[in-house]
Amino acid sequence: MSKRQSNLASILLSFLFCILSPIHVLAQSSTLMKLWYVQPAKQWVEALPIGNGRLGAMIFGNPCKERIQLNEITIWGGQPHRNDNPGAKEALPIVRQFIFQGKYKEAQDIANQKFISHHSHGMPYQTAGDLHLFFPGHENYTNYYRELNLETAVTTTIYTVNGVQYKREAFSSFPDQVIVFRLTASKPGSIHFTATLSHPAPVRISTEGNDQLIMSGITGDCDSIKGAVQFQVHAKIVVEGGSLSATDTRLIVTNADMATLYISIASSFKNYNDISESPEVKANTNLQNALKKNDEQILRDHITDYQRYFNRVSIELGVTDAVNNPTPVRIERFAKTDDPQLVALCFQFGRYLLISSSRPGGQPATLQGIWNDRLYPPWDSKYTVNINTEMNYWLSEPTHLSEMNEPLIQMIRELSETGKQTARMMYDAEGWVLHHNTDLWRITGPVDGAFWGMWPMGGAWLCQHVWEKYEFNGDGEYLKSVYPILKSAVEFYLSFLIEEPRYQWLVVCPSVSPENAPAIHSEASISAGTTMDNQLLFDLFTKTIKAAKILNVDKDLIQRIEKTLKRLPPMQIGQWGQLQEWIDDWDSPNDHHRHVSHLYGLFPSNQISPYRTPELFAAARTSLMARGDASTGWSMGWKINLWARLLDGNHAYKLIQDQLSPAILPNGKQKGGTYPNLFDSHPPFQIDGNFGFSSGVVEMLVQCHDGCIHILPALPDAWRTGRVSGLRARGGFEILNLAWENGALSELVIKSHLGGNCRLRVYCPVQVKENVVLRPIRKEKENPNPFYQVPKIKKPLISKKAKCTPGPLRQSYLYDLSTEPGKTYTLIPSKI
Ligand code: FUC
Repeated sequence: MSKRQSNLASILLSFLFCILSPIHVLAQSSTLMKLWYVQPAKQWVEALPIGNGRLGAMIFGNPCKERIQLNEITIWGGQPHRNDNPGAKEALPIVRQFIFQGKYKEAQDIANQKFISHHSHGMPYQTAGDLHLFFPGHENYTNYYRELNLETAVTTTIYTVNGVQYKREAFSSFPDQVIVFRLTASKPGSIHFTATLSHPAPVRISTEGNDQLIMSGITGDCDSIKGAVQFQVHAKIVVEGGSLSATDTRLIVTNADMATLYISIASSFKNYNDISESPEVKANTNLQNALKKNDEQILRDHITDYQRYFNRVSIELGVTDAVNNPTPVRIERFAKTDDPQLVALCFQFGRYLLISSSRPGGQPATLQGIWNDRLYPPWDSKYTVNINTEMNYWLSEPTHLSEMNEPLIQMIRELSETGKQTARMMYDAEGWVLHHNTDLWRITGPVDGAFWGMWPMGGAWLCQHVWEKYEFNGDGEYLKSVYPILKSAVEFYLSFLIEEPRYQWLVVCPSVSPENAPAIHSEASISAGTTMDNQLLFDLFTKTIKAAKILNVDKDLIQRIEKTLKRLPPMQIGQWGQLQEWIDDWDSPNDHHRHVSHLYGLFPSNQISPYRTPELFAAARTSLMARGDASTGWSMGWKINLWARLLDGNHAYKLIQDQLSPAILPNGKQKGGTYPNLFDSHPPFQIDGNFGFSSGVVEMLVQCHDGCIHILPALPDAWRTGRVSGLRARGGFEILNLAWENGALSELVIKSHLGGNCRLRVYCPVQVKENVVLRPIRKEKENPNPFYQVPKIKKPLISKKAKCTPGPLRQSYLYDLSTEPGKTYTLIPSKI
């Protein structure tokens, strides 16, 4: 089909659409995987995000004044720099002494002076500005509709003015590295508009010929660091019919049949240490390459590329009449209506956002993915690694988007280099260390203030992702390439740990239980040997030992780690039966802090299990009950995962209801919840909640951390019948189909990519269709599959006052299936 023919076809379709209105027919008939609206976006959190991992845009869909807010992932304030406070080395023994004497405030005061950076608290991720399109006479429009189609990653806006139907489509192409914005109309010659660029900081805007806008700028200063990243935005218009003209800063399109804008953005960023790239050459090269193709071809290649990832997983949780409402109405009504499809949509929206904000070769998703309209966004929209960055990637492996965590792994690789200087300079220690924040420049020193920043555990947590990628994919070459990162992180802690004088345990000191302080000294969070630190070290140590054994290296190191492991503090159950957050029994049942760091051992880690550690399982439940449900967006996202791990599907679903409640209240105030464009609200917008949500839905349907693949571990009553396909489990298993009816498993199809024993936990007896042996396992015992080895946890210390009664567990059935690589196995409930 030629461009003109396809244009005519789309006009015909649009005409049919006009006749067939009401609008919801379009929304429902084609696909359920859409966010749709009957009004333009008034505010940023109503606009629709598109992205290719590097280039992002928010599309407002306003008929008379279109706003396309732009981003490019390497446009950050500042320039390459370090932020280590050299005073730490000398102050370390004093701070430790104060902490061990219980003088927490004094210790924290010194840490503020001698440990926290006075130079840089990390640089901000900055907007690339806006493209504005002005359409004279389009103030009075009818039949308005806009959508984001998650199946194609294209936004569409449709409306009518004076009997002419106008259509705008936008997408961000990964193969062609441009954003495309296409305008068509039902009547030839009806497209007239003016285009210009703007930016909140001083920039230079010019035109080139009569069809191209160019904006050049330099990023902003922050703390004591001068902004030095140069960037350019190139926007080129191609028209069919009509004419194009230009002023100094504007392009004018008159009487066109169709117009397409190609937006290319680039910066001088080469890597965290080098900003010598030419933004002009890069932006221009990408633009010229894209222009060699026609826009239909770019669109087709975009959809093929995107669907390669998106189509790997599909989900059905049931469809009700609620889907006939625009997206914001569904959010408003979610708690009171039966709308399981909204959960399916949000689950897939999380996958959409990850594919659109984190691509191999690029940067990891920030606190806002790649979507930010400010120069100085909340928390700089950087990488907060005491929960947020990790949460961004929880969904990547189980929802079959392993490629998308490559930017995270690459960032960890780089941090393992920059963090060596911090370890040496601040602590005179081996290995690498990272505190609670980092940015494009891979800073690793502590920031913000000791209350928040005095946490040398960022590396330990990120290393779990390095290992997890191996656990899901089983790629030995990959493990070999990342092993030095794990080893060097271990080396840091082996030289940094210190003996706690009362118990003689080896502890991290100074540290914090992220951002929380016990009620008894609420002004100081600084501490030693917090529960989360111990859990993180347990994981880092045991996983590094496993990696070294698989690679058959470092026998001496393994021995050293094993010795140290024995001396880590055990988990402790405190006086009200809770899992202790700190080394002392300081927890208050009235503490509703958003961080639930000590529950890291329950999720994402697998140290706490209903089958292996029933007392700790009960204690974790007591702690989570006390912490409460409603909180910031990401906290609720974490709690969905936690309640799923507690095998309580209805409580997990309650958190889903809390998270899918409107973030903007009728009085204009904001709370944790969901914005009209489905962005998660801390408040403000923070993308971790979206990603945590998708991960939570997986944890409700399939878990694979506790020695087996656990099928439907936390199915809520609200999802009676459903189906999911394409999820991945550790050890290279792929769940090709998991279907359930009336709350019970009806079919399970598993593909084995690596072979090995597949142990299943199900809630009804099953049989396998293929001619293979399915062995029932009568007693909980070790799974011979190395990817399913479970951690051996130290016995917890339990307070005499604690009542710790693990509840009864629902009866489950365990089976072993010996699988071959490449083969598929179908299980159904057995007839007996
Ligand atoms: C952590 C959280 C905050 C926020 C910030 C970006 O510091 O405690 O709630 O999410 O990261």
